[in-house]
Amino acid sequence: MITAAEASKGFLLDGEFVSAEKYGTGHINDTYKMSTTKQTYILQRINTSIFREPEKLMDNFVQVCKHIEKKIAAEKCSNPASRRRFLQVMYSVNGTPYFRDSENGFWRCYVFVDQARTYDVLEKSAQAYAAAAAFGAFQNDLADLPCRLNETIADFHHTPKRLAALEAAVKADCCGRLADVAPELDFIMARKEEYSLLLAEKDAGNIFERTTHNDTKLNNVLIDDLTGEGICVIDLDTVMPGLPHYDFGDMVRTGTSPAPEDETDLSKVGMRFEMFEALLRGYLSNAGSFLNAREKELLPFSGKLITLEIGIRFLTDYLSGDVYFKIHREKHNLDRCRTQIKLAQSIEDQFDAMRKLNDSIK
Ligand code: ADP
Ligand code: GN1
Ligand code: MG
Repeated sequence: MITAAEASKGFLLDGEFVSAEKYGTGHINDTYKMSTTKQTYILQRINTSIFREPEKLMDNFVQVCKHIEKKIAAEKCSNPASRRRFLQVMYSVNGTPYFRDSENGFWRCYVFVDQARTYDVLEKSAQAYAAAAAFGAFQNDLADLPCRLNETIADFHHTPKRLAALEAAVKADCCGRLADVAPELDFIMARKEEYSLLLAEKDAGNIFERTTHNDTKLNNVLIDDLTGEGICVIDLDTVMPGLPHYDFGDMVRTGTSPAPEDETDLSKVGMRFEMFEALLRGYLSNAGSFLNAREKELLPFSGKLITLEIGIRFLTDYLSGDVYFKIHREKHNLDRCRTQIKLAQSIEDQFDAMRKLNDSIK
């Protein structure tokens, strides 16, 4: 396989290559922090067995970055530091915003945003507010994107289809793992009716598709070390048409539990109400202006739905032999599924209070 050092030669960079080291905790792509004599970059090898049409993906990526850059440039307070607020894509020696290596590896590169970091687990509610406000602003910024973006993964948040994939994996039981997962499967199946609820609301014309991020894991927003602001939304691979609820739901999934997604001590997993409140208030500070009343009403439910949806996907991958998400230990995907189930249960237990709070915010 071509190394990051070799791939870096495919890009027009500032300075000479110094080093590249593996970076981040993403489950899909290979990410490197790369330094040259003048600049630090993120260099990524895209997982092309998941993203089958990476050129179209990069087309989306560039359109989104340019659109946000234009918005920022139009602001009165825009200054040189504003360049930290969007991803600056580097071009290859061939003039493309990506580089294909001699073994067909697909790479992209952008400027590393300094003095900011991502959190796998949020430490305080101010971070939840800041991250959710940044994702709300992201949706708001893209509301007037002049084109419909390419769908980089079809039916990405189509929960009933995700359930159908789980049912197929159960039937096949290709690795003989079905016996391990009976309680998880029961929990998921008992909530079957709920999985089509948002799609039914969309079909009825009550809620609307927009350009959304679709992977708003809280470690996909950079929090500024100095100001604590959500400075830059990253991981733009799945930015495409979607319901705003998919984004808010994934914030609840990843921003409210005090334990990581793969925690094995389930007593540590649960929905922290103060984090939910901060996410809701932060998100609505920017998205409140474009959501209709029914869309707003469905925000608490989206937290439960997306938590269950990702639980379904982890379980499907476990039964299928861990072919999608990167794993770092045995039963890793099963551990991840179990945290989602525990979190979904905790959301259900607090659902009335979540709804009441949501209804009280005008
Ligand atoms: P994945 O798709 O594998 O999750 P990401 O694009 O989210 O990949 O990148 C992985 C990690 O790299 C992020 O969680 C973040 O910590 C870091 N990262 C990505 N882009 C930047 C950037 N421009 N500046 C600083 N850190 C970044
Ligand atoms: C993957 O790439 P990363 O790690 O940010 C996945 C998301 C899941 C998430 C679960 C393209 O996100 O959909 O919610 O793992 N991305 C893709 O942690 O499938
Ligand atoms: Mg990521």
